[in-house]
Amino acid sequence: MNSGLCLRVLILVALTVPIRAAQPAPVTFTLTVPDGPTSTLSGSSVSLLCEVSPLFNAEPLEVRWYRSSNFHSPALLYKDHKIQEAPVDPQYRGRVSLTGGLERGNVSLRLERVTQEDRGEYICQVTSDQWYEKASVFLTVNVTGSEPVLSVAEGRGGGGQVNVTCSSVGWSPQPKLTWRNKDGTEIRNGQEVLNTSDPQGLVSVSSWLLYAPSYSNWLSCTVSLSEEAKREGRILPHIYTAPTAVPGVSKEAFIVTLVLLVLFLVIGALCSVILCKRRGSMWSSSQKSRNRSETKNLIEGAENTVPKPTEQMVTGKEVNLAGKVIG
Ligand SMILES: *[C@@H]1O[C@H](CO)[C@@H](O)[C@H](O)[C@H]1NC(C)=O
Ligand SMILES: *[C@@H]1O[C@H](CO)[C@@H](O)[C@H](O)[C@H]1NC(C)=O
Ligand SMILES: *[C@@H]1O[C@H](CO)[C@@H](O)[C@H](O)[C@H]1NC(C)=O
Ligand SMILES: CC(=O)N[C@H]1CO[C@H](CO)[C@@H](O)[C@@H]1O
Repeated sequence: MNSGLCLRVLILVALTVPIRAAQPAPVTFTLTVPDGPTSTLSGSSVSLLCEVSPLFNAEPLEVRWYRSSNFHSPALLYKDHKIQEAPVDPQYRGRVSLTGGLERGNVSLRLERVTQEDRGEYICQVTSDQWYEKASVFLTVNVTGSEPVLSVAEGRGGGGQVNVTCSSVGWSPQPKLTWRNKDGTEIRNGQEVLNTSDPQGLVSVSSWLLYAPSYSNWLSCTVSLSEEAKREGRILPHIYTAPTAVPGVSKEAFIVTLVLLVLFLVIGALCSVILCKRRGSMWSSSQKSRNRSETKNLIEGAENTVPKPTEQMVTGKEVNLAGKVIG
């Protein structure tokens, strides 16, 4: 019985202490907000922290959360002990709440289903009958980009090294790109990062690396903003060459050439067989004709060696020459 009573007293004390701490609003107060920007991942929820100082019960006060230029249509307006339906920015309807506990002086804004458009400055303004205070909180929205795409090309400048490229698009803010070998060791040399911003403010990142070709030791490329926002790609750093491919010639062209080549070979073989048969018969006939012409030459030669008496008188030298040629 005694221990039960003790527990009840303890619970009562635990309940009364925070209530006692929640003092009525002092005449003046300040607001406590984070020093740096608050970051969150696109699609998730975030709390924009804001507290009254000293801590007191903020329930009777007015709390207004608004974007810098949008005082009259705030993201959230708490007034007369309740969250007001209007006037509020429709962009935030159903996505905002005050979940920190106003009675404890926590006026933080809870924002759900964060989008890139939510990025920017938010002002937390708390107003009492005698006093008001405001402070700003900057929200950055991280966007995780695409899976890295890796490719291998021949490295320019020789040395037998391959040029490995890694690229990824759609990040915010600019991510960190890291190359690692199979053992997980970071590779720093021969690396160059290029980034371009697209109209939506998202960043593309790409890097290339000269590396000794390998068929077994993969290379990894990691693009990341944080542990939760990280993407990795892997590749074996070698150039893929199809066994039948000829550089600069398409597969179709290669097949057509191959078919034509085979066709030529077949036709060639057929032709040579036919020609061989023909040549065989032609050889025997030419032999006969050659024999015939030879006998004719002999007869003609004999005629020439016996010059006519008149020719000998006029051109004796010629006769001699002609005689030499024939001889
Ligand atoms: C957002 O990105 C920054 C790096 O640019 C990182 O420091 C921070 O932790 C990220 N926040 C979240 C919620 O991922
Ligand atoms: C205030 O409330 C937010 C939730 O909206 C919470 O994350 C934060 O820790 C609270 N601050 C304190 C000091 O309790
Ligand atoms: C490697 O490839 C990138 C393009 O992906 C190119 O800009 C770079 O000049 C190449 N480097 C060498 C040495 O081949
Ligand atoms: C090479 C290049 O374009 N670098 C830029 C990458 O993006 C940052 C800001 O996001 C710029 O400061 C760099 O100049």
